Amino acid sequence: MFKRILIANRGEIALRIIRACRDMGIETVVVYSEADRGSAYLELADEAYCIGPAKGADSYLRFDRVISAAEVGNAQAIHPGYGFLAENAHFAEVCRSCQIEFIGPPHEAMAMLGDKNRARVLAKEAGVPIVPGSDGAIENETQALRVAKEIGYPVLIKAAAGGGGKGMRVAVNEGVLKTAIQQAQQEAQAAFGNGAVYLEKYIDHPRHVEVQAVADQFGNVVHLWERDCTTQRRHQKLIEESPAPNLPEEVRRAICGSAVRILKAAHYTNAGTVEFLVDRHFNFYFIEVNARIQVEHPVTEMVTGIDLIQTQIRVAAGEPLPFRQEDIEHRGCAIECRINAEDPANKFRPSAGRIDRMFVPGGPGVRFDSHAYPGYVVSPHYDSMIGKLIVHRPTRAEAIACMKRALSELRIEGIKTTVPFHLEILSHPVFTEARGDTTFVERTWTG
Ligand code: MV4
Repeated sequence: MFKRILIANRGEIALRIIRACRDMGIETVVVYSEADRGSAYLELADEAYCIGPAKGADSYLRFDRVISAAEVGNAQAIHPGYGFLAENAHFAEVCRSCQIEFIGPPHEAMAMLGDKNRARVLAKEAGVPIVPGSDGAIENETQALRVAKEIGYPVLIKAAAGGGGKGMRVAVNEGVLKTAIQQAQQEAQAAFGNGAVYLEKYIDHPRHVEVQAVADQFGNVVHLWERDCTTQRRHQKLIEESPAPNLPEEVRRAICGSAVRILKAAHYTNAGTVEFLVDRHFNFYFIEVNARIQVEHPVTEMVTGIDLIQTQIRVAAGEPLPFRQEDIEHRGCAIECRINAEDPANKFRPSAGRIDRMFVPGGPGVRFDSHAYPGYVVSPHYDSMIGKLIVHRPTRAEAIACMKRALSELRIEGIKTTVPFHLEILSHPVFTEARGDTTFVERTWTG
């Protein structure tokens, strides 16, 4: 096992990783930017190094600075958390060449799955349903028109190097396809340095179901069941839950099995999430793999009782998975609400500033993963998420009631947060009856 790990991240996930390391008797080295100087969790690490100014590109994204901190701090491994360097295959490769273990999948698997066209081919070969679409990147207009005609309009143009909804464009008919493709290619080139795009049939009003999996270095791949992340706004997830409500058991098992087959085919190791769209007839389609630990991982931890960060560290250190598929339980219902420093009454405008007063909820079934505290200053430089409130109860109805209770206990004064908005969603019949799709929030509230 590693003696010392460097955490190449900030905020709640840095704190979450420090906690897992502490529980395992592993020492931690953290890096921080000038904007995060004074963040209280830094004191929980064994060592902390400032690696540059606030801007991610000048600090958390700098390979040279992160690797230097690992070398100076004597860390044997780097945990990237999510965002920043987490899905950067080149960074994972640099770690390997510096003989530092990257706590994530091998760079080859990451690069392959990062190319959405290659991921689609892999899924298809593994017998997993994919959204009808182009075989590989769009080469020319004639081909695009032919594929679109075959699959039927509307079609969705996606960037091969994209993901998470970035660089997607809908074309409703032949007349707009050509310009939409050109625009998508230009956007993709600017955003990802890769202009390749592909076509998929547009799935109307889908639900978003994703499967948590973990794999060790001995070829064992297991799933830890699914999460429903349908409740989102502008590609930002708001609420995640497990199990996915209103999903027939046989569909659920088919989706989870599909996720395992894809990761086996990719020679994947460590934690990963396989995303699917589910239509109103319960057809499911693979869309992409997230080759990292995700924000919403606690939902799975609560229902399975498995610590995912500890598991990531163990498999990265070369240990076999400590459980088999048939050992993985799923108990009750877990729900997570992302608490963002945003003003829901004002178009979700980021609300940076000092938290003057704060009260954290507790009691049975309540977990709050957050680096915030009274006096903490929310920086405008980063993602606005300041914490995650997670509940675990025997049934979905009890979990919703518990979440409403916990949200009403949670007080964060001095900045605006998404707490009141969560309370509205949790009281809406579309949510309580699990009739929502990915358009629910935007249709019901702001655009
Ligand atoms: C789609 C789709 C409809 N049809 N693909 C958005 C995020 C990215 N991971 C995939 N996304 C979508 N892909 C086809 N062929 C609709 C979405 C989508 C979506 C997916 C999951 C969660 C929320 C979403 C919100 C809008 C669109």
